[in-house]
Amino acid sequence: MAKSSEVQAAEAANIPLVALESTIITHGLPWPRNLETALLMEETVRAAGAVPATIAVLEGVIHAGLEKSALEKLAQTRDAAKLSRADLAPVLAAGGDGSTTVAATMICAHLAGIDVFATGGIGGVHRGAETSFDISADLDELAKTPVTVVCAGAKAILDLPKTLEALETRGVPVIGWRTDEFPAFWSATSGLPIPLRMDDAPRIARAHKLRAALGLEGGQLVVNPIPAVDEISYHEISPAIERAIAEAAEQGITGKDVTPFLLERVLAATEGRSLEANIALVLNNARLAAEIAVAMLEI
Ligand code: PSU
Ligand code: MN
Repeated sequence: MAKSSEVQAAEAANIPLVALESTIITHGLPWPRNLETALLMEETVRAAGAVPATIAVLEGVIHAGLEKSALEKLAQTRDAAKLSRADLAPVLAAGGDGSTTVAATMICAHLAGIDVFATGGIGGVHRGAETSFDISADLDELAKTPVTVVCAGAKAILDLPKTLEALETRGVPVIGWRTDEFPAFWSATSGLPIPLRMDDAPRIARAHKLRAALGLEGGQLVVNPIPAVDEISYHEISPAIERAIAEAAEQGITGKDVTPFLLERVLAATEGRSLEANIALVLNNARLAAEIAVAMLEI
């Protein structure tokens, strides 16, 4: 594994680290806003007293922390490989490049000794999963790898009630940050209650440590609602989602391509607004993740 000079300096000075994923850069947001957002996320982590470690695989090496030139190059790669748990070892063996999903970022963060990770939305159970069996590897990873993941819930391109059920089955704590409801990415609420709520970062940090002390595998999912001023209602975004799902079915999109396809279609249909909401929520998550990472070092 290669660590950036900034990450190495943080380790030496005992400054907390926050991992950031890179599939959001290559497959989640369009150029050039993807690069701008990745840099803003890093800045937000720094401003909150932690150091960012953006994770990606470059020339067969896992990187924790990307130099700006590497980030710029990745953000402009059109055909970057999207790496999940299954792909990590094969791409390393081939000496290849790729961006890491939530699942792969959790694995690399843990290898790098990083406990906290900020993203936008996690993968989950797709609508129609009862026939397609399409359930993101992110959910199993949360059950296996001890990293606290901060997200804004999951996008309504997924089946949110089934996603919550699958997390419960796997024993993943879903912790509402100052909310009792599961947030739905662009919307702060979904109408779906979640059983756990925490209102302060030290408690989330203590729960992370206690999970390990109890010998329980896996991480925690902290769900942080998009700020009210930036949200888009489900009602407003819903027609674009329905169309995107119908198009994916018509075009026979399967496997890894499903999530990027749906994200791209919804983004195109809603134009600027969903992009601005997306950027606002990832920055909001970066801020909270840094706060939790700082709290982890203090307990
Ligand atoms: N959800 C989003 N934006 C994203 C992703 C999910 O709102 O960019 C990306 C994340 O990297 C996530 C991955 O881990 O998609 C899930 O892909 P799949 O559904 O194929 O597991
Ligand atoms: Mn899938």
